[in-house]
Amino acid sequence: MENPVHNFIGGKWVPSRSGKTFETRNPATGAVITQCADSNAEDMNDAVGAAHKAFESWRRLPAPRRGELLFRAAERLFHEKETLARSLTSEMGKVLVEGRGDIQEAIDMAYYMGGEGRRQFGHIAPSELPNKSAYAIREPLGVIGLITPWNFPMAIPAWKSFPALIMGNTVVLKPSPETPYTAALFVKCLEEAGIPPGVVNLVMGSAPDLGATLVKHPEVALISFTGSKVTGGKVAVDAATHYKQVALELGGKNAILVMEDADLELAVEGIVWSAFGTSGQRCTACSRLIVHREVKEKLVTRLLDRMNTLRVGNGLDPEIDVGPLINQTQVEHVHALVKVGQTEGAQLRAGGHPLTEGPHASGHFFAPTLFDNVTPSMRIAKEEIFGPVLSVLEVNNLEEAIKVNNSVEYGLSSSLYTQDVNRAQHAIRELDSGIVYINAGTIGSEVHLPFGGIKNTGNGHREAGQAALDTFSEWKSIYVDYSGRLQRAQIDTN
Ligand code: UN1
Repeated sequence: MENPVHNFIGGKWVPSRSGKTFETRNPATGAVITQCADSNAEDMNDAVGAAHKAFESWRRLPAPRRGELLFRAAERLFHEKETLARSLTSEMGKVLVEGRGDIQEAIDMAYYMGGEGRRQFGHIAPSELPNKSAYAIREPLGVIGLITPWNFPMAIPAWKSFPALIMGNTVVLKPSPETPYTAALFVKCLEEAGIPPGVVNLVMGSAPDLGATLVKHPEVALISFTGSKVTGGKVAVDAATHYKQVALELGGKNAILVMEDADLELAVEGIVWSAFGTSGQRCTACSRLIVHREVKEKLVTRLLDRMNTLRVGNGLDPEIDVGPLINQTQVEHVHALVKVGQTEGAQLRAGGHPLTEGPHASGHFFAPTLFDNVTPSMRIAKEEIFGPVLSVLEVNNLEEAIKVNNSVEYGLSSSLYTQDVNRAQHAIRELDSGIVYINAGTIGSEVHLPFGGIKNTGNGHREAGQAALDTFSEWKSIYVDYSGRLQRAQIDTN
């Protein structure tokens, strides 16, 4: 793509009306990747206007035809997978195998939602009155604003765009200022797939209030937001004030529970992958290890051995297991919470500091960190850290483990390692989480099941799966009375 990268509005790549650009950098090296349009409210108005204009013809295009365009998009993404993954790793930092996974999740979602073009089933029910039919169908909402984070810079725009598009909505995507380039590459694939002008629009920018202009725009029907709890709260307030629908995906404080009968080798692999994969920067990342006291020391010893083998560095290097954090602010945030943990009396058993020497000198690296003897009331056991920091909490039995799991304000993903099917079934029922794993870590959701959480993780919506269709459509109930006479529901019962 050309440098600077422009916005994509009404089917054209156009510079910001502000005339300004901002740079996006590689968090592993500090190198500038490219300049991107630094948009203002006028650009946002243009984009919403284009989406509004495109809506009338897009919603009338038969859903199977819309689905075919999503299949084309899947093919484009598949064709470009390696290039996109490398670019994503350069901009976001996650190691290349995970970069490929991020693209694959977008491909999966394109195929899955493409198929929904021929499966937009509604309901047909018998009417309570004779010679009257009753059925319900889905309708699009209109223009949808998508505000996406940097940690899955391709997958999350895809999670939101594809269900929105298949239902007949048009979209304006406002990606995180940390990863605008990946979003632009995503939109380019959609353009190349033949998505008509105005159906997908991209507005990039670094101004903190750019998202708010999208939320407040009168022609936007729904905001789908993934990000922090604090920003999500503001989005919800703005959306409510402007009578908008809003779907929020916010934080997590996910736990892996390990019982005394668990396969510890297996558990260690799941813990390392869930806590230190993506450098802990997933909303599904495991940041609490709730372990039965009988196996705690054994598990922690094995975990420390395994952590010692983790190589931290530039994610483009195939030898590397853990990439950088997204920026220096995040390094400082993680470091500050680590210090809080130490002050509160938790025992630091590994890491605990930024990495700043040698190959780490120009990036935002943090050592994989393990805290032991953590109690549920400590801040490191309650607050989302979004970094490679794991806290070990010891418990006496499964009931206590479940209680500790459920004691936090979030409820996204929980996992239990046990060999006992009865305990597993009991935990599946009792864990306060939108996602539960048995004998697998807390990360790794698949696109055809609902994704999301309870409590402060969200506001009742789910992404992915059939549930995403509910977010991005409205139901219309239809009654056709062919009796030729007035029939009053609830009254004319004979
Ligand atoms: C996120 O961290 O915002 O289950 C999404 C997972 C991924 C998605 C994570 N499939 O970890």
